[in-house]
Amino acid sequence: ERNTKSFNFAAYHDLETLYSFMDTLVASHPNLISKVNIGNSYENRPMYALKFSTGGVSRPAIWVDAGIHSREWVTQASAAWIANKIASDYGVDPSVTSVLGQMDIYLMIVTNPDGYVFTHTNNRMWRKTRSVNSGSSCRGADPNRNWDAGFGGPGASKDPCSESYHGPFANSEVEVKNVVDFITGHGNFKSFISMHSYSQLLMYPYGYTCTDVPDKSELHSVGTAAIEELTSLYNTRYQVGSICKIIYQASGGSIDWTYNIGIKYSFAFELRDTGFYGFLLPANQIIPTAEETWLGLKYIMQYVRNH
Ligand code: ING
Ligand code: ZN
Repeated sequence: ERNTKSFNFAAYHDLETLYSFMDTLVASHPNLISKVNIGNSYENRPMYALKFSTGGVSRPAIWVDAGIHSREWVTQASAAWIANKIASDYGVDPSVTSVLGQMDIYLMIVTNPDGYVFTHTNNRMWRKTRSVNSGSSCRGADPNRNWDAGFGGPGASKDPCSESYHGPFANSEVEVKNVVDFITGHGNFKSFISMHSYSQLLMYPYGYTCTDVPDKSELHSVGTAAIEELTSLYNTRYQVGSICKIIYQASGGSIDWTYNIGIKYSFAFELRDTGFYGFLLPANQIIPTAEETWLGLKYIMQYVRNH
């Protein structure tokens, strides 16, 4: 694409097209956006985060990732729309301008690039990474069971052929390790938000246990207010709760790890729908999904800026 005006946000795109969209977006907003390569995937594809920053040194930051599960296509597509929205609203929408006056935003559109390519070339329903498992002909581990938080506990499988295989050890998947090293090395993330689909939920830790986190009441009220914003646009109904209580017990998830290292505002979204189309959400729902999700995200970003 020569410019982002010609990019079709209402369609699903392959990795190459999303990567060239990122380049175009960076090129048209060089003073706001840069592309950070945080490392390469198992099959050696670069992993890019878009960094939105108006200056400063190691400012407090917000992380947003999409597509850690490759088949959840509405997440990568929504993240692309949201990247463009942040770029075009900076200097126009006072709340975006004020968040970026104090904080940096890092947005990773394709957190599992190998899996994403595989969903286009071989198996639309692929969820995991594409790493080789020794002693098994099944490939990949679940990159949201591979983080060092309750690793290997309930809600993850030790079977390499399972969709929720936790991998041989925590951070074994290089895609997870790259994000872990980036977050740790940066040292000033205040919020970490991971995008999944589907189920229409906004979740906070924990997944590995149904024990409440110390910040449960604050996270629940922030989540509830974020969802009110989201729902206000198209009346899409969401529920708010801890992962364990609202969806299922799941160990080794990203936001449990980020919460435990001190990133209090750790959330995971499950975007549209509630199962009618599931992972195969029609492309004509991408923009409405992105628009409403952005309202929820923006609420959380403003809250984090103020706290
Ligand atoms: N859902 C998430 C999953 O990994 C989740 C739910 C989120 C679990 C965050 C743990 C932490 O199973 C989907 N749809 O992938
Ligand atoms: Zn997922």
